Amino acid sequence: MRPLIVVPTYDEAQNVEPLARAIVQAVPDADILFVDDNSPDGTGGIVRELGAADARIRLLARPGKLGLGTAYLAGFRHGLEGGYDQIVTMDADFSHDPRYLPDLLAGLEERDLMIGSRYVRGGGVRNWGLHRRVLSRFANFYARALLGLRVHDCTAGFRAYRIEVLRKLPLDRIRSSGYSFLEELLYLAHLAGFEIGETPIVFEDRRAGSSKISRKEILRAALTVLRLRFEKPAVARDRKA
Ligand SMILES: Nc1nc2c(ncn2[C@@H]2O[C@H](COP(=O)(O)OP(=O)(O)OP(=O)(O)O)[C@@H](O)[C@H]2O)c(=O)[nH]1
Ligand SMILES: [Mg+2]
Repeated sequence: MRPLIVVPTYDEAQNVEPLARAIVQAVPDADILFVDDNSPDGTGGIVRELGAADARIRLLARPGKLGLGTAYLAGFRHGLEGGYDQIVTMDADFSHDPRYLPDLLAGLEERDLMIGSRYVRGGGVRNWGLHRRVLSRFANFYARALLGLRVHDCTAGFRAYRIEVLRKLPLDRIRSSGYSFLEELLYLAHLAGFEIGETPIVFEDRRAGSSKISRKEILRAALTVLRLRFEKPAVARDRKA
């Protein structure tokens, strides 16, 4: 099995080196692709240097801030074209601890898609204020209620995919570009009948750097879920056709 770990970065200069080290330690057989949007803090340059010393570490440099969703898509394309069997996505800021990588990958033996989940037994969040906790809980309640998803952490970005999932899903249909991309992708996987599993993670607030989540992103995610809810009949029709 050849896993590719995809890590989108925007201004993560303080995190990329320790993160790469921790990933290599947790899954020595994996390659790591950092998808960097020309971060003003020089993250891309650091990754390039790391890659010069370790061939498992690569940089996909994009010209400017094109958003998290398209960063994932670029990483998926790299994985599909590179002949990988499994793709993992994770954040660069240590909210997604690399020590969970073996659990996520092991889960793919049984499931098509595995989620590193805060909201199953053994999972949780650390160092989040009340506002962030309530927001995340609500986002999950809302997505489950409207879209009929059965998993407990629909907004999690710490996921492992069998490559077939990414090959079969109509990724070019995904319209959201920001955080709601994750919900849209999960919904497509759910509609396509893929087996989705969850493994517990304890999510920690970022160690360094600043948050990029904005009110606008939150509103956009809420509207995306509504759009998906009302598009459902069309998606079902297309699948039958
Ligand atoms: N390439 C790329 N990466 C991004 C972009 N926006 C965010 N990221 C990265 O995506 C991951 C998740 O972003 P975060 O800012 O940590 O989002 P969050 O976890 O919801 O919020 P905080 O941890 O509170 O900042 C991090 O690795 C970011 O560096 C973007 O536009 N392009
Ligand atoms: Mg984060």
